[in-house]
Amino acid sequence: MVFIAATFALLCLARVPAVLGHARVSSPPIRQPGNNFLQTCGQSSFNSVKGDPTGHIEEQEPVNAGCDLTLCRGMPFSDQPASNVQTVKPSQAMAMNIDCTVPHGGPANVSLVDTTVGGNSGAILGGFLATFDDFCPTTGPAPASQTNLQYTLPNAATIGNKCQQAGDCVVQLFWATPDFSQNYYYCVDVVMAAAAPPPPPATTAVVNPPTVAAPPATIARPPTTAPASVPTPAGVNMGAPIAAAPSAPVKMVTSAAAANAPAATNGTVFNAANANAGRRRARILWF
Ligand SMILES: [Cu+2]
Repeated sequence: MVFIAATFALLCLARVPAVLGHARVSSPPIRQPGNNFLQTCGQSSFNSVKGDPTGHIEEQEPVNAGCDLTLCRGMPFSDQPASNVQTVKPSQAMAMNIDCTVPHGGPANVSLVDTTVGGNSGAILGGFLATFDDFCPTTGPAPASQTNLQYTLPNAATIGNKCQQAGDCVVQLFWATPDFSQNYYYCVDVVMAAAAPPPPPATTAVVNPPTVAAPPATIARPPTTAPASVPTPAGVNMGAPIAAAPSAPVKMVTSAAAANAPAATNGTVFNAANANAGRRRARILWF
């Protein structure tokens, strides 16, 4: 096991060709390094991303102020070609094709991230859209659910009026590899096709039952005279006829809030704070 870990560590250190990468996102296009990234994050960080477009943030050193590695590895939208922006709609089914060229294992997740808020990591809209306990596993082939990663964007109520401008939102694949102290951030730029409708009211909607046709006003009654030939037994009180209880109309109640409940989050997945902790650990491993 130690030997296997050491082998993979060597693979990471060996500056493998870009085609090898780690988890190479072959489609849709992910954020690329450009001149604004170079200016903010510096030549060393730029060279690192150029050398391995799917590498981990721990190798992007030194970390310059204003270079937000935990948000798309520091690569700003201003460097991205417009043709790379995916025009999408709320609740849209999407896919990400991935080659696990250097498998490491570890948890991963996919989320829609608002880059305009949330400091240097952005803010996830809704919950995770996909989660994996062992991404690009170190043993066996990667399952199809990872190499052709399917997910569905949050619904209109969750997105609201966000992601209307290209550059505001990205679909992020985040992968943490505790065995290697490496963290990976891949960003796909998305923009909403049209303004999302306002969220439904929070109050509980009451749906009236369909109207039932009224019974005919006149109902022919049977003759009320008892047959004269049937005698009433002595001492038996026949009592009054028992009236059938009227049935109350049933009201159907649906909860709009329940349908829009946010997805549960996976508390085991690494966050940005862990990523920074991982970077510190990585220095020990690397130097
Ligand atoms: Cu690696």
